[in-house]
Amino acid sequence: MSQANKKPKILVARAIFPDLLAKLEQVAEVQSNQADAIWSSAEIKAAMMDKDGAIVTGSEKVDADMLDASPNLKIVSNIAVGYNNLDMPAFKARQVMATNTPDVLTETTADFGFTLLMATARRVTESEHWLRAGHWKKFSICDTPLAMDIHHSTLGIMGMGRIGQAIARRALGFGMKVRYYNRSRLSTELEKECGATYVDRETLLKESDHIILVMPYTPENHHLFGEKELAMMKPTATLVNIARGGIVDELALAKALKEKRIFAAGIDVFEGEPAVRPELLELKNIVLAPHIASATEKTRRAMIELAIENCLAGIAGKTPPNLLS
Ligand code: 8YV
Repeated sequence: MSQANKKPKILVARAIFPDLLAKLEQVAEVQSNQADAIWSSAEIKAAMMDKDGAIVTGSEKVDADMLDASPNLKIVSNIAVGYNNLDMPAFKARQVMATNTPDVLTETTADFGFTLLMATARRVTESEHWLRAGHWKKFSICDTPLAMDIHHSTLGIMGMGRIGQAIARRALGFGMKVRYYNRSRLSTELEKECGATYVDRETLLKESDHIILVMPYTPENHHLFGEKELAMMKPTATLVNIARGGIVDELALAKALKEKRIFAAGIDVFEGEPAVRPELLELKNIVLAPHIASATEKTRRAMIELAIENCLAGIAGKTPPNLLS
């Protein structure tokens, strides 16, 4: 804070629910972006430079240049669990705190992961388009969009953090065999609770009927899922991505889907979002969603509330509940 007994200056870089903004305004001097405009890096930098704290979403990249230009900045609080938009080494070097919003979105995001998995395997959106296009002339046993089963199939979860585990628990209800791959193995108790078996990446790719990506996006896993990985999948398998678009090589995915080398995909996150590659848009065997895995009102409110709590704690010199190391 620039001066004692003065309200801290906080930037809220994107629109938030007005009542939550009003609550924050009672304790802070807030510059907000209720028009929800997409600011350039220069605009974010200019808005951040006199602030004590900033609240951003996963869409705002915060880099070393912005931190250098903001001498009072103590904390950047992300309204997201993923924080690949924050240049963490730059934060560490400058001792600016960074926080995220885990836990409050776990169950909602896992629900959506399962929704997308079901919609993809059961061809829900494709069938609806087929119906709307007037193809449903008669009931037919065979001449109808035939799908892949979920129940008792093998689910491969890549990234077994909180959301991956919540998906595994849901899969048990469908009698699925759950396999997972993660940087580190879960404890025996957690594996038991999730009914999940640890396998290597190759086994997961080759043996899964459905694969879901839930791992964090890091420079190491950029385009981790490319032609080679897609080629290892069963031609009857589906791929769901609710992690980050950059993990999948989208052109390789589009090609595999077009050539029916895998059955279908469900994609909630895109490398250049909100832009979606035309190669994906023109395919039928893909379910596309506009990054909505955490998008229920209750959860989005909880994420904002937690981001505000983190931000105020950091400015007050306390350890924020979700401090990233
Ligand atoms: C966010 C997400 O809504 O939490 C995350 O990492 O991807 C979503 O829940 C999105 O990133 C906006 O910040």
